[in-house]
Amino acid sequence: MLITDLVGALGAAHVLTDPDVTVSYETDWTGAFRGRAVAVARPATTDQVAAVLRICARHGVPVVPQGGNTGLVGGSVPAGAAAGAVVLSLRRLTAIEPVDAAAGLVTAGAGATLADVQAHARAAGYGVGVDFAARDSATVGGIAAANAGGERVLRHGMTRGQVAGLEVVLADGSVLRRLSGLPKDNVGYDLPSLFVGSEGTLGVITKVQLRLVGLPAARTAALLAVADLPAAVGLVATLRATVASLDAVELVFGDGVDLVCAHQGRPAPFPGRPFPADSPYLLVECVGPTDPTGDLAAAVETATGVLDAVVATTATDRERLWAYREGHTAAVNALDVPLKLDVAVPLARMSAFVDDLRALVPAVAPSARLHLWGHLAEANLHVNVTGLDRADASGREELTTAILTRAAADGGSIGAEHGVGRAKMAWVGLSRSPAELAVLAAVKHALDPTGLLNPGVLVPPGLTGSHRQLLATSPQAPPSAP
Ligand code: 2HG
Ligand code: ZN
Repeated sequence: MLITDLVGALGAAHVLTDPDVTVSYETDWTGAFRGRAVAVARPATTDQVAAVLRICARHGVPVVPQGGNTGLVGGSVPAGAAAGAVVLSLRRLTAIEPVDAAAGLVTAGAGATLADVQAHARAAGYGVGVDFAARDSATVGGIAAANAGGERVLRHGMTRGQVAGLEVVLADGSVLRRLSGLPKDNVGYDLPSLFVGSEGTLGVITKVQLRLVGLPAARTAALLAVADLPAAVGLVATLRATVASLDAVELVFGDGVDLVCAHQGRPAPFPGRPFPADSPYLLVECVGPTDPTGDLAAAVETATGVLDAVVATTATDRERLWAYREGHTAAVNALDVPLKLDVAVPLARMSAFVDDLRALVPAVAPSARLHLWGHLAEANLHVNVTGLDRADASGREELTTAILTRAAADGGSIGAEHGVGRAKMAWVGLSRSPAELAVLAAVKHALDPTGLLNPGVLVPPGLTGSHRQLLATSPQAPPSAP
């Protein structure tokens, strides 16, 4: 029996079947995605992960890998096509190896949280080039599997750019290890890169080797109230061109900041100066070996459209400014379970896109409340909608289709930094061509021929077989949205 075999491999304490205990593994952070697992397996070593995968393969039971369960697209819970799967929690793989100071690398177990790896690196004089609000719960395995973005992409790129190597267990239980740590190791396909962003569909990441970044001596943040979105985009261009120490340019709006203030009981950032609900605010951070405040102030003073500014140089003041930005997800989730979309639209079209969204959302869903924020330097906008009827799945799909189709029409991406998961799978054809999807599905088929790894995530159903067969059978039309 499956459960008996899992207990034999992991011990009874690490195979969970009690619904009161498994429920937190079966429900995603937002509460939007939930399903039932046949069991939750909690291995502590790579060998145990391999054993779980071999057992599941033998029993023909799907596997949903899970890290911190903070992914926001439903990719780490056994919902939909993965109902009845084994949830494979990586959270016990927490070992972090000593920092290789000469190479600037660290290797961590998939279940180590980002915050723990950041603290470990900091103690050795290094930083991690990936950072975002869920750092205390998100695990490095999940971050690599999702190719997470975050707040430091401007300087360091997405997670893919930080991953130097991986250890991955494949669907048949075999282990693929590329942890040489050599920046020049150019022998064939870059296999670790293949698994970064694969969302648990090609293998289970058990170790992540990260490239570390320098720790800047000085840091300055500023929250800027800006006249309108075109001015905010213009400011991004000015900052990029003139402030070499630029590290982050984040976008929030007046109504979002008000919501965060109400949720956290914070005072408004510009007391006595209320700006309209749709006023953009930019949170800009600069880092450098010497105090970057002067550079930032000089650029802001000459820029047009900056209405007010709060500058923070101490850690406490910077954290206070970042709270206005990082508090958005929790504040929105406190209203109700939101519809969450995460798009990128070329910066030149961002302003018109936002104008259109503000008209389109109430037209499609009159009860809806729209919440926008994002990473402006990377043209990445988080589109959250509350006030929708939870029981009305087709209404949510209609709204999703309208928003994602609009983003795609501008040459945008339907999955900017959160990936596809279950949430966006029906719409991948808006951002990827039939030729790309055929290659994606052929890779999936080659590594997971029986389709047991995270079914219903990323790879549209029905796309199986070789690349040639796929292209022959699904000529030009991308899979359609529901
Ligand atoms: C952020 O940047 C995160 O705040 C979460 O990517 C976005 O909750 C969201 O939609
Ligand atoms: Zn984000």
